Amino acid sequence: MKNRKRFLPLALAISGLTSASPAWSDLALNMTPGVTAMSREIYDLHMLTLWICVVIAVGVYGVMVYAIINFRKSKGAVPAKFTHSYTVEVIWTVIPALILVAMAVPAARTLIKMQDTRGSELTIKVTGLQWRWQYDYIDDGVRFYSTLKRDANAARKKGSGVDPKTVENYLLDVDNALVVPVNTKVRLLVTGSDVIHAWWVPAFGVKQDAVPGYINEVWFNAETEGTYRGQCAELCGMDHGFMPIVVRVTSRDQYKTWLASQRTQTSSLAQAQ
Ligand SMILES: [Cu+2]
Repeated sequence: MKNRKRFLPLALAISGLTSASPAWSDLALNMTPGVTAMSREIYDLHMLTLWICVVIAVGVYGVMVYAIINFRKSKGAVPAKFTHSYTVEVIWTVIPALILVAMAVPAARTLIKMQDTRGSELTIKVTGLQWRWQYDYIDDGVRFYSTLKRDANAARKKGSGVDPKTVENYLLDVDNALVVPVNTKVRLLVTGSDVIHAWWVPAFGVKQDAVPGYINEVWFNAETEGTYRGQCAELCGMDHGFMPIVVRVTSRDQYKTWLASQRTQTSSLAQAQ
């Protein structure tokens, strides 16, 4: 009876977690396969490594549990007296080394591909600054800032009186999204203007440090139209959590129209200055 009482809260907690509650079904623990060939490749590498780790863990813990149960003192087990074994040492050095090489080869291949910006059709300079992003379409003369949306910025302030739950895409929306055409190899030149930031959009498999004084190159080619969100992934100061990234992937025609409207805005701004 006493035991049953002790285990009741645990049983309730487990049943609460495993029942089909909405909170549980929304819980996505794994990586997203994303919407680019590169993000899918990264996802496959991640799954490969995960399953290798699972097999190793099952093997190691299996042997350990087997030994604990079958060779326990109460069963009359007598400890072995040997000090070392060359054969075992060679096995436990060579096998892990082979596993590491087997994982490193495809990972290195993917890393090299991620840096290969040859054949890109569009170049955008991305500058991280406290606490927003600047996008510069360097071949098209379009440049703008991308800042956390005003309603979310107001709601996040202490004593604002606004319930963040009423703000759509709270802390994940910006005033001016980065717009790119679908099925286009987009090269990003990522840099920072004050401290280190990082431009991270999980659906593209892109996470690139934005370091002042350096220009890091990265690319993506989104295959599906839509809105993709990311965040700064390098602690960059007080408002690090308030500089989201939004990328709108549109058709090529829509992109052309958008670019033309932005060009007019940028040139009228330049004239006004
Ligand atoms: Cu940051």
